[in-house]
Amino acid sequence: MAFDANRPLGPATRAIHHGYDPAENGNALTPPLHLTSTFAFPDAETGGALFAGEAEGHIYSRISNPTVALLESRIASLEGAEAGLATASGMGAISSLMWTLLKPGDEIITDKTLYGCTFAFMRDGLSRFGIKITHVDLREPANLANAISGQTRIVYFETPANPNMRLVDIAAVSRMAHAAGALVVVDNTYASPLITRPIELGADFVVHSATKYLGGHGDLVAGIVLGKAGAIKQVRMIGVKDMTGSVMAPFNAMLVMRGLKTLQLRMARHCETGMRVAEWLEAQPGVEAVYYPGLKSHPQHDLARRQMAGFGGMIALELKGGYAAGLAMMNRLQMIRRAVSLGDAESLIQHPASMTHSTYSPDERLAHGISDGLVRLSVGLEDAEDILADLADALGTNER
Ligand code: 4LM
Repeated sequence: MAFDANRPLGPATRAIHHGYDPAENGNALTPPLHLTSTFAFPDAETGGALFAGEAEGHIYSRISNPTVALLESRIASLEGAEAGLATASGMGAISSLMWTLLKPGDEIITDKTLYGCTFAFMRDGLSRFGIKITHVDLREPANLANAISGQTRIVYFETPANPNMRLVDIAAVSRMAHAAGALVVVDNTYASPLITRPIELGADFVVHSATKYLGGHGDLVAGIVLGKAGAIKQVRMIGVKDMTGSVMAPFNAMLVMRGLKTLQLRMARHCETGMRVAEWLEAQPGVEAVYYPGLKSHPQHDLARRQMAGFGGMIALELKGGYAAGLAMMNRLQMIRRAVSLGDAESLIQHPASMTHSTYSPDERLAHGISDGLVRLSVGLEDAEDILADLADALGTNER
């Protein structure tokens, strides 16, 4: 098979090569790190033209930077988006996008289940500025049809949702939202673009915590917003430049690019071990329930098979004995780390009700499907046998 430069390159190849030519950079194999805050204008007129938007180029690294721009174009390519805007964190991506799109009087319809700080940003941040937040169970798209109105500016959700692994049908919700004139924003952190590409299914924007699978090594905090080029320019020039200042440092862009080179390999391993661990957990007598989209017992398994190219590395479970049993199990683990965050090489376990979702009140957690007994496991890249052995000891079962 000959190399055909006109054939679209696969995602693993684009994650490594997209947008970079060594010949333009002193033949350096890896892209240079542009550690610079500002850029020298060849003359004052060019500086003025750049500020007026009449010339293309970098002005100041709160707006753009060549190293960060390369990362943005790579992730945009993986997501099938026209453009990307990298930010200092996932929360920076979400807040910069929201402050750009919304005005007082607008409504967001959002799923019941959201990452705890996204939930708090909407409840305590956006709502203080006259934005109405309506939570709807988006597992059933018909619920959206009943709630949506001319006031609805954004429909926002995660799929799979953090922490309970509920799914949302991106194509069905996008059709419904667009018919009512609303924009669709999908947080694709849990799936990664190798498993789900929301923009190809109709979403307008994707946001990520790049801290997780995209970076993949637990050594940085980062985010990104993806969408149409014109819209991303607005988020850059309004949301990040003037409102949040949530800009990604060039060094972090370099680290995320290093992570991207193995994204395809890592996701394949996360999916493989994730499935094995989920099936094993489901067979254990002390386990009450396992929530993993790859299991036939997942109520939305059919949607998962249609919408996801793999089932990922995130598992939620409940033990018989609930909260106390879950905490005792966590405390007995020897290799799996008790830590928030996810998508790292290390397997991580945490208790959403007291950790990532402690921003919800107990009543809110109940109403939003986040039980006190839920334990969340981010399956890492260690040998599956070692993960299972650690879990077996902690659950007090010898069978593997
Ligand atoms: C966690 N999550 O769950 P930054 N969107 C989703 C997330 O899971 C997160 C963010 C956005 C966790 C952090 C401690 C679906 C974060 C926010 O943390 O700001 O990069 O992303 O363990």
